[in-house]
Amino acid sequence: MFRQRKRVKLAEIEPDLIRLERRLFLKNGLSLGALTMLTGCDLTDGDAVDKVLWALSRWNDKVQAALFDPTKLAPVYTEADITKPFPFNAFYDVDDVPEIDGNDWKLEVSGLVEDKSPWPLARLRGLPQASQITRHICIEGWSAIGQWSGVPFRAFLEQVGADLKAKYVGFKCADRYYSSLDMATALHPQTILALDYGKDPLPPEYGFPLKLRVPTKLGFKNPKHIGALFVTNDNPGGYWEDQGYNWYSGS
Ligand SMILES: Nc1nc2c(c(=O)[nH]1)N[C@H]1C(S)=C(S)[C@@H](COP(=O)(O)O)O[C@H]1N2
Ligand SMILES: [Mo]
Repeated sequence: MFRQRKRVKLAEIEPDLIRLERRLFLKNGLSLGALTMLTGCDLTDGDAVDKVLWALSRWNDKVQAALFDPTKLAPVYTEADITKPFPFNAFYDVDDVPEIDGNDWKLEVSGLVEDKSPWPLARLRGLPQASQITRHICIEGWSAIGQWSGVPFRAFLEQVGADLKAKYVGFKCADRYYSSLDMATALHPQTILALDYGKDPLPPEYGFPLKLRVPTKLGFKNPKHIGALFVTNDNPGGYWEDQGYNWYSGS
């Protein structure tokens, strides 16, 4: 629903609105009138539907963030549950996966942090590591269980002296993908800067040399091939988020 950004006339989407209102009412006890109040947009006043949907999505971010329990863990699985082969997904074909030389790669850190020095792979491997077997859920309708290991993200943020009261962490990737997380999720115990898939370094298709593994979020909020991260109070958005996928997207 949130992917459609074309401007449409109210009459064309009236049946959708009726369905939306029915769903809102059944699931949340909300009417379109209440929706108007919540989003500050008035559908009957000719406000573009996309504007209302974006406002609703932002409101939804706030509700989801308020409901997020920073101590609740995503389910964990055993080695026998691991999906083989683990699926590849990106906004391009597997043949176009970026080729990165791990020897001259460095993670850049900027924004609201005390220490902005870069992180070569060996330095990241020098920090304590954690491992998890969790389920990756893609919004496109598939899920798979995999094993990732790396640096717990909270420990990394503490190490660089990040402002843990800041609102967001943003990520920039080698393939021009980008994404961002709310700070509560960044600090969640299962959010890790993954260096390994299974027993080996991440293969190119799963995000070499560094991927953020966040089992409490949908797959598109798990950026691969990370080159830079930054701490900020301005929402950095993301590749899919800016095309209409709900920004919060907890799973
Ligand atoms: N850099 C980068 N990260 C990305 C993507 C991408 O296209 N580029 N796609 C996202 C999406 S939609 C999914 S489902 C997962 C897929 O990760 P996988 O290839 O390890 O299954 O990566 C996410 N992270
Ligand atoms: Mo995805």
